[in-house]
Amino acid sequence: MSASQFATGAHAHLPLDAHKDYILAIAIIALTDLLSAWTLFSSAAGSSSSTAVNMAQSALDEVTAASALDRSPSTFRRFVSRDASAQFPAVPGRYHLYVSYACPWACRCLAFLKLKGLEHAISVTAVKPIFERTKETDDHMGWVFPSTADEEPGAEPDPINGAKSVRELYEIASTNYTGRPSVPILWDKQLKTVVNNESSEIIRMLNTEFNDIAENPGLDLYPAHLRASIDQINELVYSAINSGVYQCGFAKKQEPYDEAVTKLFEALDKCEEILGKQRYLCGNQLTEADIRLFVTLIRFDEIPGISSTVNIEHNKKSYYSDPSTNPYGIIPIGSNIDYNAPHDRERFGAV
Ligand SMILES: N[C@@H](CCC(=O)N[C@@H](CS)C(=O)NCC(=O)O)C(=O)O
Ligand SMILES: *[C@@H]1O[C@H](CO)[C@@H](O)[C@H](O)[C@H]1NC(C)=O
Ligand SMILES: *[C@@H]1O[C@H](CO)[C@@H](O)[C@H](O)[C@H]1NC(C)=O
Repeated sequence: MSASQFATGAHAHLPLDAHKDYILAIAIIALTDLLSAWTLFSSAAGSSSSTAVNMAQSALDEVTAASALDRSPSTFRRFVSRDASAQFPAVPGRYHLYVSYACPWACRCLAFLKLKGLEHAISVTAVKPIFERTKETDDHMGWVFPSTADEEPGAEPDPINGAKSVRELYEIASTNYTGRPSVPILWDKQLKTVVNNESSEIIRMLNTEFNDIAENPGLDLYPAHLRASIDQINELVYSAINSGVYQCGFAKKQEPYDEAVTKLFEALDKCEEILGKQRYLCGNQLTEADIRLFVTLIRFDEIPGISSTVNIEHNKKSYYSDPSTNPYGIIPIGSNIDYNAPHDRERFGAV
C-alpha cells in the first residue's frame, strides 16, 4: 500500500491501533445509542415514503415549467424553515436527499435524517460509488445513478427527476451552473431545485426545522448549552480529521502529507483523551460533534450497526477507484473488528 493510501477517505484497514478507545468508543456511541434510537424510530416511522417516490418523471422535460420558479442561484445555501410561510417550509414529502454512501459529508446528513426520525418525510437516493462520465459530449467524471435497481446494490435510479447524474440535477436547478456537482443535495421536489448542498447546514435544518413532523423531535444534537463546546470540537475534527484524511489521501508531495497525517493522528489522540474521560465528545450526551467524527472514523474500520448509513463496499470501491492515488486499482479487503462486543462505555454513567 502506498503512503498516500494510508489515510484517504477509505482507509478501511489502516494500521490504526484497534484497541484504542477512539475506535471503540466512538464506534460505539457509535452509536449503540444512535442505533437504538434509530431502530426505534425507523420502525416507528414506517418504512415507505410513498410521497417520495411518487413518479419517476423526468424533471429535465419540465425544465421550462420549473424555470419560472427558481433556477439560477449561484450558490445553494438556502434554508428549510419550520415557518409555514417560508420559501422552503418543512413540509413532509417535499424534500429529497441525494447522497453517496462513499461521501462522509453526505452520510452525516443521512445520520441526522435517520436519528431525527425523518425517513417518512424526506426520501433518499444514493448514487453509485464510482465516478463515471456524466455526458457523452465532454470528459467530465462525476456521480451517476444506476439505470436499474439491481445494477448496484445500495444505489438506485433517480426516482424524482429521472436524472442520469448528479450533474444533471444541478443543471435542472441552475441554467448556468458551473460548480462541482457534489453530494449531498437537499432537493426541493416542488420547485425542482437544490435547496442546499452544504452538509454542515443541512444537518442543522434537520436538527431543528422539521420537529413538527419528526418522529424524534426531542433529540437535539446542537443544544444551546453545548454549542460553544460543539463548535470548538467541530473545528478540530473538521480540519484535522474530516478534511484531514483528504489532505493525506490526495497529497501530491511528501511534506504536506506528513503535516496532514501528523495533525490527523494528534487530533485522533485528542479525541481518544476526551473519550477516555467521558462518554461523548461534549459531555454526557450525544451531539453533532460525535456524528461528525463518526462519519470519518467509520471509514477507518468497518462497523456493523448504524448500518443503513454505512456501505463500506461503496466506500472502498469509490476511494480506491482513483487511479492517481491507486494506480493498480486494488480494493482492500477491509477489517473485521467485532464492534458488537461489549464496550463498557456505561462506565461514564451517561445514557
Ligand atoms: N462542503 C460540502 C462538501 C461535499 C463534497 O465535497 N462532496 C464530494 C464527495 S465526498 C463530492 O460530491 N464531490 C463531487 C466531485 O468532486 O465532483 C459538504 O460538506 O456538503
Ligand atoms: C447565474 O445567473 C444568475 C442570474 O442571472 C446570476 O445571479 C448568477 O451569479 C449566475 N451564476 C453563475 C455561476 O454564473
Ligand atoms: C454546491 O453548489 C454550488 C453552486 O452551484 C457549486 O458552486 C459548488 O461547487 C457545489 N458544491 C459544493 C461542495 O459547494
